[in-house]
Formats: sequence, structure tokens, C-alpha cells
Amino acid sequence: MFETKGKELFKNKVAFLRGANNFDAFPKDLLPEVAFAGRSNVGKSSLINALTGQPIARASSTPGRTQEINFFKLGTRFCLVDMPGYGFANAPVELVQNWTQMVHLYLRQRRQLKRVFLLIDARHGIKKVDEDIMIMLDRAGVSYQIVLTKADKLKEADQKKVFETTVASGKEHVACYPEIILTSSEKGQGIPELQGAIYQALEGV
Ligand SMILES: Nc1nc2c(ncn2[C@@H]2O[C@H](COP(=O)(O)OP(=O)(O)OP(=O)(O)O)[C@@H](O)[C@H]2O)c(=O)[nH]1
Ligand SMILES: [Mg+2]
Repeated sequence: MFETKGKELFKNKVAFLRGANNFDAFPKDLLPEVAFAGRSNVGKSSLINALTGQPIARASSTPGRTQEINFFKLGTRFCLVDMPGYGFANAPVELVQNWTQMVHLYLRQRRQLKRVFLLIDARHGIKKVDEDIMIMLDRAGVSYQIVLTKADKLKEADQKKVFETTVASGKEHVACYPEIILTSSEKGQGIPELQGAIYQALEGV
């Protein structure tokens, strides 16, 4: 709906602002933020690169690539926030504890956070770990929108199926935004829609 406005938003110059691994290191400036959360390897960093058209966020096939909360500034307009992923097998206990503490603090207390985009791998759908995060966000009253990723790995019929199941699951959650976006960072699918949704979240329209 706001694709043109969204596209304009992304004409702002992109710069890495900082990485933070504790609450005190979060940037103090009050630019509005949108954050990307989701299981490890779901494609958060890749999606940020697709949105900005620049390889600014480090992406890799090794789960747990992003371990800090990374802030990317778009001009003086807003920040994109790349979260470390959750739920990868054999993650060291300490890492999980640090993640949980830092991410929960960020999600619950960040006043300038306008919306969380919760990424779900289209091949797998919503898993128990995702449900847990959704419940936490519902309870904290943080509004979030589901973004399905890696659509290029599915046939069209399967894309449709996972889309419908995900819409139905989203309806069970009070803080979950009803519209779901199906994306592929690889093919550019859904990127204009997501840019529009970011505009909408920032403007509150
Ligand atoms: N086919 C396909 N592969 C993708 C897509 N998006 C990401 N990938 C691949 O998935 C892997 C993980 O991508 P990342 O963007 O690093 O994932 P992440 O969610 O940031 O991972 P963590 O930082 O570990 O939490 C990489 O090998 C990407 O190339 C997509 O749209 N299509
Ligand atoms: Mg990452």
C-alpha cells in the first residue's frame, strides 16, 4: 500500500551505526527503529541487505552469525536493527542466556521501537521457539509483523499453503499485525511491500 513511500525511505544513505551486546551499549539517540528478529539462519541479515540494496549486514550459512544487536542508520530518518538469531542447535548455554537477557531487554524496553518484524522460514513455518517469542511480545505489548523468508525455495502452491497457515496462527496473537509478507531476499520478492510496511510502522499510518 505504501510501496512508493517505502522506496523513498530507502533512498536515505545507509551506515552501520554500532553493534551492542549489552543494554548500556544501545544507541542513545532517539531515532525510531524497526527490528528484525527470528530463528538463527532465517535470513534476517540477508533481508536487511535486500531492503537497503547494499551488503551491509553480514550474512552466512553458519548459524549464529550475528551475535550482537546491530544498528544501521538510514540518513537521520530511522534505524534498522539486526537481532542475533535464536534457537540454533548446540548453542552454548552462556550464549543463550546472554541472548535471552539482551533481546528481552531490547524488545521490552526500547521506547523508539516502532515494530518488530518476526521472520519465519517459509519452508518450516512457525515453530515452538517462535511461538514462545510471540507470546513474550504479546505480553509485553510490542507490536510485531510476521515476514516469511526464502520463498524462492518453495513451489508456488506450497508458498500459498504456508502463507494461509501463518495468517491463521497470527490471528491467535493479540500483538501480531494481521498482514503477513512473503519474501525472498534472493529474488527480491516482497521487498517493496516490506519497505511499505516499514514506512507504515514508522509513520503510524
Ligand atoms: N534461497 C535463499 N536463501 C537465503 C535467503 N535469505 C537468506 N538466505 C540464506 O540463508 C543463510 C542465512 O542467512 P542470514 O541472512 O545470515 O540469516 P540470519 O537470520 O541473519 O542468521 P543469524 O545471524 O545466524 O541469526 C545464508 O546462507 C543466506 O544466503 C533467501 O531469500 N533465499
Ligand atoms: Mg544475521
